[in-house]
Amino acid sequence: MIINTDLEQKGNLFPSKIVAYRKDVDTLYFTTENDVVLEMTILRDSVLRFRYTTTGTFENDFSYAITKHASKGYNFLEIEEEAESYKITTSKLICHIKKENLQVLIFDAKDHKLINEDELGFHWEESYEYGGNIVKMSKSSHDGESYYGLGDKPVDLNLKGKRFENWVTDSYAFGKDTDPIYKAIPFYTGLKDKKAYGIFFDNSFRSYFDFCQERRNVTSFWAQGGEMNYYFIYGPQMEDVVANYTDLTGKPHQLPPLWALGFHQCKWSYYPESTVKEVTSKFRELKIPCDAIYLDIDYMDGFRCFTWDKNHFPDPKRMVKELADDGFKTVVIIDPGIKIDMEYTVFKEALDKDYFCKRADGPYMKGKVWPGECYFPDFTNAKVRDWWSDLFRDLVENIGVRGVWNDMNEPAVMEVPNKTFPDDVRHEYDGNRCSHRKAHNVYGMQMARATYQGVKKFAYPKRPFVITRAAYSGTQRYCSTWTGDNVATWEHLWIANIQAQRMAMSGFSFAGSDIGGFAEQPSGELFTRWIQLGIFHPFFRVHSSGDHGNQEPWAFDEDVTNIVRKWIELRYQLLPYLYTSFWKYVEEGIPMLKSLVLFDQEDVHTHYRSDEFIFGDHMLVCPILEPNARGRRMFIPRGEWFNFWTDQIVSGGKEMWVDADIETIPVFVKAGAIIPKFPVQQYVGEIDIDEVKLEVYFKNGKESSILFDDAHDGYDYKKGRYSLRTFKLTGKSDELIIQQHKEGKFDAGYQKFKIEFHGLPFTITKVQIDNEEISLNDLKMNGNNSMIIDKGFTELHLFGK
Ligand code: NBV
Repeated sequence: MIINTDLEQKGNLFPSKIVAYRKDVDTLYFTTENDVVLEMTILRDSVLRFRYTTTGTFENDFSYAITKHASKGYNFLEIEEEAESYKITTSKLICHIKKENLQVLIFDAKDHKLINEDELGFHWEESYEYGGNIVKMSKSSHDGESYYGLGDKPVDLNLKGKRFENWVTDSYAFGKDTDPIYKAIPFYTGLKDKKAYGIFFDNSFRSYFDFCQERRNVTSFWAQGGEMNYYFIYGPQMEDVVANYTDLTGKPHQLPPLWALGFHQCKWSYYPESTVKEVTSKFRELKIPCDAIYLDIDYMDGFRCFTWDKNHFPDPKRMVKELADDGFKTVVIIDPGIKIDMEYTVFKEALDKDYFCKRADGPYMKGKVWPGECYFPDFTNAKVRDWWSDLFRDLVENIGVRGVWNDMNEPAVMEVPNKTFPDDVRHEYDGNRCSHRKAHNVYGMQMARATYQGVKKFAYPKRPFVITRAAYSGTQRYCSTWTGDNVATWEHLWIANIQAQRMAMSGFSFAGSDIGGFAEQPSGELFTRWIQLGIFHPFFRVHSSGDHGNQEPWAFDEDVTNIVRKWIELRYQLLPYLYTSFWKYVEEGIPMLKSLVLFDQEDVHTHYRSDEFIFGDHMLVCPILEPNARGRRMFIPRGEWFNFWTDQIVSGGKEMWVDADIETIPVFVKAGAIIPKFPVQQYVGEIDIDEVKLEVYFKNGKESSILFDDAHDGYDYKKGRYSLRTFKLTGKSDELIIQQHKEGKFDAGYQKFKIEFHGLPFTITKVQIDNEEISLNDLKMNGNNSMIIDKGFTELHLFGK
């Protein structure tokens, strides 16, 4: 494999001086003497796109990553010619393009400080072998600058000092620092002088990022083909960088059904039907909440997708219905490899329609996967995606399967050295025909898209649920994801924590790991610690390869079962909080997990922290990552925090020891927060919720919290049938006011709030609701700690002494 380093100067070519420039509405074109053109588009005041060609003309402008829904429009744009450069000004940025060599410098329009500057800038190497250019960009890196993002890389959060490759790869039992693995998300956030900017290199070829590994003060990125085509996104808040990137590449098209945020149990494989039923019944018997049960490849007939092994599953429709009656949604696996078998209709159809990928010289792309020799649909062809989506009719509409899980879609091929298709395989790439070198990184994404299209169509009016292993930027629009074949080790628990955070800051919040580890078997302790972390990951699933013993919550000892049950119950209690944070992600692109650096970039102590993160807006979580721990040291970010277990208040901005025996992990709640909780249910929808608990954490000051709710499935919320409550808390030494503002047309069904107070510094003497005094007896008060309000309120006012 050729790794062209940025430094290999021998073949490097550079733009020469600018000889012409032209402006076309929001786009500027700068042409150099040696025919390099820089096309610079101002998408928004803080989002610029840079695109270069070395031949005077550009390729067809096509991207699988960028969504057509991305918001566009700037408030102000001006270009001035100066002695040595062109100066482009928006309301947020000032950008200089040097006349001499096309180098770019970007400044903050307010304080005129440098944010980002080209080092060599755009340069390239002609590749005779590839028949195109290796396109390169290098930028200066400044002391103290740090870097985050890039999807699923299993390394410390801060990427500084390392080099990475983006090439979607099946990586069974990967480890810390394995690179590349399953996803290619060529987007990172840089943090310089506490200001954040993002770079999204939208190029699907094999690409590389170097964060000061090759040269101490230089970061660079390059790709083995295509165009140098990147977006520069300014914050200066890191959260805004991620939100803007997510706006560009797309937010999930709809909320997941609420059950998809419940607990999922999976294994390779549960079969026959009686085994599936044993597992689901055991959940109900032991009263461990669970919403989804998975079928891995063995449910199929000889691993043929869209078929059933009728010996093990004689009547899938009946089984799925019985599971559904017991609150379980069935999720099944679907792989891309289609068995070569003339008797198999899916194969025959795709063959007749000419939908399989072919080698450059004509033969089909033949590869071995679970079913034996297979051909593979070309998911980069819209017709193929349509055909594929129709294949889900029987599974979803007729049999009643509620979710589909796409595996092996890197695409993975067995027994070949490169684990995937050879480079010469041809793809349709939606009218931009190309080789696998360009299509490889998007293949899995397009498969997930086609699957999503099908599940969505046939699940309607319910919402679809799809998960994928492989992904490129933008895949978050269609589905959720898991982090692939991890191992039951403590190090992998650390990796799972990093990966979920990193995915969230890479625009893909709906992610989780195989809890307990896919390969090998965890101890009861490791399993417990993993569940304790997993309840804070948007996708919450236990999965294992199944050949190393069982991994259900009762597979260890009774203590483990009891602790795990409590934690899964907590997940179900926190569903309204989690659902609200999902809604914020879908609406605004705000990551559901916030690494400390993203939460408080002003404090340099956060820049190298990896373990702690904020779940939603207000909960601070830190997993226990070692055996036999009774607690750990952790960093508490600035502000006041309540220990979730003891209500003890701590002031952050420091590292401290926090007790956490096997029953707990460190969890804190931000002072002033109001955390909504549902009652425990065995599955979503088991009970009608008529009372919601609001956990109110006192603050001397102000803080606001939100609670989103709707029908938990379907699309009515898009027509306004949702309820969005904003709670504004104002606390003083002898008073507490909670104002509630409600919008939306949905009647959540619960009028009753049980309000629990934490850290109230006074004894309640009087309560007013909407300016009317209410007797303390009517509020069913439990001392000073809780009260029940059984009608809507806009203002709750507590007086005390
Ligand atoms: O389908 C079997 C497994 C699946 O359980 C796992 O989640 C995937 O990541 N699959 C990989 C193929 C076999 C891997 C050894």
